[in-house]
Amino acid sequence: MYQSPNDDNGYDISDYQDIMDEFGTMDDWEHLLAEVHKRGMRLVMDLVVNHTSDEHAWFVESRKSKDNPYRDYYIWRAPKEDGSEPNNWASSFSGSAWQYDDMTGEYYLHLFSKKQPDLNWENPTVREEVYNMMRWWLDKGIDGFRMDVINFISKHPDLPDGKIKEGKKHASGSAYFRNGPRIHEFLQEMNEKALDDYDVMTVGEMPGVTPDWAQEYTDPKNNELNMVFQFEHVDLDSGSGGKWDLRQLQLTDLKENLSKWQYALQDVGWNSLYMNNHDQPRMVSRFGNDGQYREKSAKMLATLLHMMKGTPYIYQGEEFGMTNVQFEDIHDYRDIETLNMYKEKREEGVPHEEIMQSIYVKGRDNARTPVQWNDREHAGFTTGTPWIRVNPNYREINAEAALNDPQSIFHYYRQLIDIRRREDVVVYGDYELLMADDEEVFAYTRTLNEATLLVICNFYDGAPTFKLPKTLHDHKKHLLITNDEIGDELSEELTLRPYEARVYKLT
Ligand code: TEU
Repeated sequence: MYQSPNDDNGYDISDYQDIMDEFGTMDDWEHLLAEVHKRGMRLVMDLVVNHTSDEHAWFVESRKSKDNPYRDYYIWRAPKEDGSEPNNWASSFSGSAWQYDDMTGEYYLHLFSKKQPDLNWENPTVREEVYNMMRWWLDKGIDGFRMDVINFISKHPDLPDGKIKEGKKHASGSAYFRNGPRIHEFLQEMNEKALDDYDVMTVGEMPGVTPDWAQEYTDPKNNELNMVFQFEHVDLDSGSGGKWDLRQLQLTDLKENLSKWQYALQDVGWNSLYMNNHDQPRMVSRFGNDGQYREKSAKMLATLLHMMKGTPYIYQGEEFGMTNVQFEDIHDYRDIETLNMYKEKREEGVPHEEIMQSIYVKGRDNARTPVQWNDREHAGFTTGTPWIRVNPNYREINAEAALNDPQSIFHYYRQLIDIRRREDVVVYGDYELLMADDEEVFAYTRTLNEATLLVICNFYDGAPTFKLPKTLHDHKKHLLITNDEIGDELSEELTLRPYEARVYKLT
């Protein structure tokens, strides 16, 4: 939403205190905030301070000379003896994480695109600039921040080489830029100097964060973050070669991982619950079935997430089952991560079709095609030309149709949210995974005092059996929600239907 050349979909910010031209003016933003608050809603802003755009005034100055007052706002290093990059780190968007700048004959670090130079958080002036900018937005009345790769801001001071894997030209430097030596100090300082004076929420987007780290980041006594976005569950279908190296998801891996996070943050800290965002493919295509069982599997996945402990996040279009997209022509794609990868792999001789398969499954543009509002031109998204093509299935899959269908995914989400609002066991209940080794059924309980929530999800189109634990046999059972038209009997051995989900309250 901030002023940006849009090299990385706006995550290359050239002015933190102005709105991107394509989205309108600051007056438009003020109007948005007022309308959001009028509806009793809250507005949380993105905080992208691991890096700026290379068109930010700070970087324009920084690159002018080695003694420029802004030089140390960024991470500059001299070339090695042989003129090569200061270390062997890869950028997340292909190639080296260093860009040579001939104006001063040095390299600058960019963990993402070369138009996203990393800020130097070791520089206290940079930190003060960030805190002042945060207060400027907080004083306008925003309600919190989603903090972009915030666990990357503290790097190992020596920026040492990583280990280069077989067949790769660069190493992952993540061991040296994730959860670095001063991360807790910086987050606590950010609270003291900016956040503590306001009643706001914070969520840190943290690639590579583990449950142990998340406990430290979200433990209220550390005064750092309210919650984090972790990535382990959205890496389970990646092979050793990374996200584009497709791997069949094992349901037991997903059960083990989501349960690990439920147990780890059960009593200390707080979970974020998501399967969708602007960086991930559409959840109904990835974890469900976007063909014959699109609506049913979307409701099943929503049931799974929304009955867990933590804060559920709904990403635009998820609530009416938008799906992945397949553009045959690479020129229809917009995401720099995808386009850089395509170019790199084509140069390595990988066939177009093979690369496109990875893009169809994992590309970020799957989640970035225009929101499908209705079945009219461009799905009602614009009267102009959309910046990226609309998913051709917009005539059947759109918000207007969903609102008008009482059985839609949208109305099912509303029921789930209502259950969370009225049943304390959903918010506070202890989690326990059932049938851990079963490869088709994901079932768990939540328990708070006398109330037990029983959540049963059939992840596939088979007819597996759910076995009710003996300890739950003699409870009174009340069906709270289901995505299937069934009776509400809960027998001790229940044969499930394809992608069936049921939630019972047992007392
Ligand atoms: O994403 C952080 C990040 O690591 C992503 O690159 C993610 O791991 C990857 O896209 C998975 O394919 C944040 C923003 O959410 C992302 O949109 C930005 O591109 C990135 O940071 C740089 O700001």
